[in-house]
Amino acid sequence: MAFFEPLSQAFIPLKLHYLKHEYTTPEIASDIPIAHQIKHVHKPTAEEFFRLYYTTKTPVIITGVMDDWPALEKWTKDYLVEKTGACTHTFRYGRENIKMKVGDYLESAQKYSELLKQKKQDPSLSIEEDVAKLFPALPKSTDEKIPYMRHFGPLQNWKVLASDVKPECLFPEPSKVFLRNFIFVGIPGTKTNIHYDDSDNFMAVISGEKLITLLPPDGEEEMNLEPHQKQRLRDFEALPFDDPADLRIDMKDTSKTILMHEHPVFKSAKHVYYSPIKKGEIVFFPARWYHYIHNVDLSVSVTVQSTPL
Ligand SMILES: O=C(O)CCC(=O)C(=O)O
Repeated sequence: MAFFEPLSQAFIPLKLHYLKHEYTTPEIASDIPIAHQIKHVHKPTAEEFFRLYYTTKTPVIITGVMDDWPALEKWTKDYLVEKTGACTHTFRYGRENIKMKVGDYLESAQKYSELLKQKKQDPSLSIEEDVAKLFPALPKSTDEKIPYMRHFGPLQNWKVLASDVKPECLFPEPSKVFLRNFIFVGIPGTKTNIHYDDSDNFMAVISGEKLITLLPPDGEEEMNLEPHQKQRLRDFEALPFDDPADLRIDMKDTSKTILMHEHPVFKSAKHVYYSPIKKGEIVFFPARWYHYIHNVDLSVSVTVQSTPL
């Protein structure tokens, strides 16, 4: 089991009976109404994926194709610290930056997750002081409370890690696309605000779990946004949303009652789709699809940006 994988994950029974191209939902996501689910497909060939999803610009969660990616076993916290720990990463917050050694971030992320687990067991525990010692203060301009390591890479520059991931396996003719792969290490509670990209994207989860919410390119009309917020989205700006305290980010946490399609911003949206993405799963979402991503627990993922050559 990878270092980053929370113990609870080990006990989620594996769902082994996916059928090719049938729309199936892992039990864990069963509270998501069918109309808001993302399709799953198990082990498509590159030709199948390309014909059925990539060229038709259809988001899909792909299971089974990462099974032979060495990263799933190799990328423990200690391994990543050994290979990348000495380098400095720039954490971007709008126009402001903070710099941190990757090794310090990974160690602090691990400790922070442990503290959160203890706090869950004993809600009276005060962890604020310990947390303050783990991370540098973030710029005042951000609504983020703790740093989130985004876009480490591109991995193509990190030969020692690059061969541990194999996104080319999804392309019948890999030489016809330009791929850029980046590592994200997300601490529970961190998120990437809603935005879209001009590249087709894949998010491959190496360890932990993330929740992705998607809206199609014309989904802006369906979101409950002020006109100036719509303009910000058109300008490629990510919009920070206030998530209600009882929003269910972790589908297992049934004490939280508001599901993502009931979020104040999405509650009138017909075309809002969401799903947990777990270790070994890849979600494909085409260019210009809006995406909003929450880290459910300590997660390591690789975002692959693909543009046709
Ligand atoms: O994993 C994340 O938080 C966001 C990844 C992503 O899709 C992006 O950077 O556009």
